[in-house]
Amino acid sequence: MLITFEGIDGSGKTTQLRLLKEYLEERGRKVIAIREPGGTVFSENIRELLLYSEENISPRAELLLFESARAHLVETLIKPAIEEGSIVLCDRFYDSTMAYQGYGRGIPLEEVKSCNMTATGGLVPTLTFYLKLDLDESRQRAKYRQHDRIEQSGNDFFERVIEGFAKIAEAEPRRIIVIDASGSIGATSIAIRNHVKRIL
Ligand code: Z5A
Repeated sequence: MLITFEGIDGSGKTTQLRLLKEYLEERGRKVIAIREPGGTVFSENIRELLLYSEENISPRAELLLFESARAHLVETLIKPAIEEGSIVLCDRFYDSTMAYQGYGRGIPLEEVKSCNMTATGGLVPTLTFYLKLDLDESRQRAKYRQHDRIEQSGNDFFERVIEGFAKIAEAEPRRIIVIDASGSIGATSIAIRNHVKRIL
């Protein structure tokens, strides 16, 4: 089973993923927690390029790097873990590519969809939590942090990403659960658990 977490930076994905992992492990489930881009040495190396390269990276080069990191992660880690019965929790997956490279950077959505399909071999998450947060609150939570290359993309870019996530979630209401991420960490965690309980 694959459960993914989506949302803009600061929406609480990492925090909620950790809490869900603890909850599932306490109930005896084997859980693998990973992040995108990353999760393997190869994909973490690509992450460095994507987030910290000082050279200007074109939108299509950026798209293909995300997909390359994902293709490796899916083949070497996610698919084998699912086959052996683990629950895989992934901090971001292909919905992020649609939101950031598609809606954000403006690459035609059909092109992004096709690249997503190539990278995942058609693997679709069982459940996706979209942690919905507005830009002001996101900025507030991240204000003391140093911003990486993508975080420096400007408010218009992030407004398009937020709009993109809303459309992506609207198109797949059975898979994508929209969670109000503006509440407390505890309240958000309970909302997530209540959905997960139904599919265990
Ligand atoms: N990207 C892309 O463009 N295309 C793709 O295909 C993929 C990714 C896969 C990866 O960044 C970047 O790559 C990302 C999208 C792009 N760039 N942006 N922007 P990352 O992995 O380094 O980081 P992130 O995914 O953007 O998330 P983050 O900054 O780590 O935030 P988060 O995981 O959503 O939140 P958090 O770390 O759990 O919480 C952030 C802070 O808020 C922390 O201090 C918490 O204690 C606090 N927090 C969390 N929840 C709450 C609540 N409920 N109330 C108050 N405070 C809270």
